[in-house]
Amino acid sequence: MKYRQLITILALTMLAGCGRCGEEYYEKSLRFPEGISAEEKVEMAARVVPSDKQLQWQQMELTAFLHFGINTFTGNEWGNGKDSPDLFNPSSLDCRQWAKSLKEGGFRMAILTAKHHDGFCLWPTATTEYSVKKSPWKDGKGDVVKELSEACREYRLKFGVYLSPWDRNAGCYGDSPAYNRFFIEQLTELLTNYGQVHEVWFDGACAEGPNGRRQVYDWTAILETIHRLQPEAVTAIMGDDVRWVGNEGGRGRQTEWSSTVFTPESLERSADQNNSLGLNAMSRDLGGRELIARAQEVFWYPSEVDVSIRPGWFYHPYQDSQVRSLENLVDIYYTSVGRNSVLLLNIPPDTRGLIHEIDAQRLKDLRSYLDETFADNHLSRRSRLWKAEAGESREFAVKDGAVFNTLRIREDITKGQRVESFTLEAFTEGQWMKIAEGTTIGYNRLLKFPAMTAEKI
Ligand code: FUL
Repeated sequence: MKYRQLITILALTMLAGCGRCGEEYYEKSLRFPEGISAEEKVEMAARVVPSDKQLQWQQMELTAFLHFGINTFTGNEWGNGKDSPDLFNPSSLDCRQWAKSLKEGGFRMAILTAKHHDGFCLWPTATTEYSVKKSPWKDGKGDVVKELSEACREYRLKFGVYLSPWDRNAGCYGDSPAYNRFFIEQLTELLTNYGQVHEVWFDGACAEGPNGRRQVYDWTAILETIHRLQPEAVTAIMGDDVRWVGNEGGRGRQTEWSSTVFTPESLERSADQNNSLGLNAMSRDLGGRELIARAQEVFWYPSEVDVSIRPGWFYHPYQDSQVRSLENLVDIYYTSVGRNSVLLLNIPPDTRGLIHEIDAQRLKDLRSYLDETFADNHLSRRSRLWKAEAGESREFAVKDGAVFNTLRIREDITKGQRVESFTLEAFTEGQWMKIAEGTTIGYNRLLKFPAMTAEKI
């Protein structure tokens, strides 16, 4: 582990009060009643809370993406759906090795590209011939989804699937009702035959099919299928439990609201509502007061940061020298998990069907680094819970001689997300000085500053 920088933390949890708030909470979403004031809307928005499965999802912090499929063998990032299944032939595929590496890295869930845009299915589906069934791997008798779901159970990891809505192989793509039926059948297989699934991931890609018509997805029926077959699974990106952060570079916003006025795009009213607020998934502010004043609805729709450990989403041998450094991964941890998001880090298995040694080692190094960083809380108070009211400040004693350069601060999100800004000051050599400030906190906020000592903060 080459990258070394002394980092220790002060960790604090706060429960932000909201003046005249009642006891009423709104799970997952809230539609404002007609005719209420902007101030009343803000107070209601402060009481939108996550569903149980959203809360459990947030607590995972580190989750992994596994991009693996026909592209692994062609060198492409997006296959055109015409590559021969003969190409899919990992020499020593071992999903237990994937699960073990992820576990050692401290990851809590693995999401597999069961099908990417090329349409090649990693399980022997009855819906198409374009799958592992037609490949030489295990004489067409293999099933990557099965192997990975079993390995995840063995290593106590949660398991998720990415089923690409865009399918460049399916003949019915573009014939909207037919493709929706086909897609739901694929989803049904994945959600019925492989035990518990904890996250279902859909990107928003949409195109024309061979008939020259643009596919119109039936999100209502698709999400209904998931709720029926896997009620514990969160639905991401084109789902309504987990929001795409808006970039693929590993960066959450400085101001990241889980309680947001951005309407999930799977809901029919999303285009109207988001357009009227001038919002898209990449907008800078998704939950500030001015927006709330103009909005009709608020959602608990927390951010997920998806980024790859390599330049590509799929494995390419020439990128073995471009695996992100430990330092870079630590930065990403701070700008994702440290900015009220869950990190979804992609680690693509190679042509052998293994997580490459370099990547596996990087994950271990990340784990050791984070373990060391967060091992000791240098705040000396036994209770580190602060029930704060707006404008209030509070002093916390720091352990004698402790050197620290990070503040970890959390809100109790079971009561919603409320904090809009905060300041950290340190008392050293007889005076107070400001050392950091932030806007939103949410589930988890990390602020880094030059290493220092202080009597109290
Ligand atoms: C995008 C896809 O187009 C990329 O290939 C990758 O799978 C990424 C995670 O999602 O929408």
